[in-house]
Amino acid sequence: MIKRCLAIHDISCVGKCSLTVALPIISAMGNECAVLPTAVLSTHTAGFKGYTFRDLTDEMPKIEEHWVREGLKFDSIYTGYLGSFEQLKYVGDIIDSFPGAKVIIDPVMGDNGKLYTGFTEEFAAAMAKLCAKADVILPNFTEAAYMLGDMSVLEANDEQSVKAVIMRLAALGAKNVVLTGVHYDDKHLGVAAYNGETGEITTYFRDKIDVSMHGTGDVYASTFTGAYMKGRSLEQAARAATDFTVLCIEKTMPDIKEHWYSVEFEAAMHELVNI
Ligand code: PXL
Repeated sequence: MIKRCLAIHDISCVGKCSLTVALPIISAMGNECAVLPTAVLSTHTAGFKGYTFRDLTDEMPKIEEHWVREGLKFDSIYTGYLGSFEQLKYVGDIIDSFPGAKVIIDPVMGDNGKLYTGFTEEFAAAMAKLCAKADVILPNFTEAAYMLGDMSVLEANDEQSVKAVIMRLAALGAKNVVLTGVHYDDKHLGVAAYNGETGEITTYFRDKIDVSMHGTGDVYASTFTGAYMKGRSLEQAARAATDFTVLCIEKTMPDIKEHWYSVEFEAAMHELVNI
């Protein structure tokens, strides 16, 4: 039987992030991907001006109730961009309503040391609480710093300090932690995965490409989710998602001027079947 994932994110109609990334990637990897859209935006918020925003928070408990009445089950629940305290609460309720599901939380809130428009320190603290319900959390350094309420986290750049950050993230209550954007020098960039079962931290690095592209966090987390659902280990999924994200960045490089708003993941999709 194929696995059924529930992806809870917004729909940014143009901009290739959140659900418009999660759906194709998780499906291409041979998993069913059900969706719970939290909001509809005309574009994502990182670089477009004057975007529209229709909040769908009120729909969330109604949709959940229907699914419960139907006796539906999910093998995993994967959350990304969530826009309000109320949505965090509803996501917590949904996780409680489907107890068999593996819970993968990407605490999407910021990057490069800054929170995205509309996010606050209080929201990051509430997101940190939700993370206690997760089997896996996938923060970048910015999100880790805000969830831990400690900006010195952004400076962690050796094995010991990264290990300390990971253990503090694990203490939020998630079983496993995959920290992205790890670097010990300026030539390599990668991830560190803490496996709560073995207690081990595994790192995986690739040559650093000196460019920052929108949407890569969602490509990473969606690929991780797809691979993890197919039965890959935490470490295998963390590594496969790194390689796929790097390939997407490489494919986008020649077109970056016109394609500044996200990565051309479509050009790399064929690789997903081999993960
Ligand atoms: O890629 C994360 C993301 C998701 N959804 C919306 C966003 C962003 C990043 O800026 O604006 C609406």
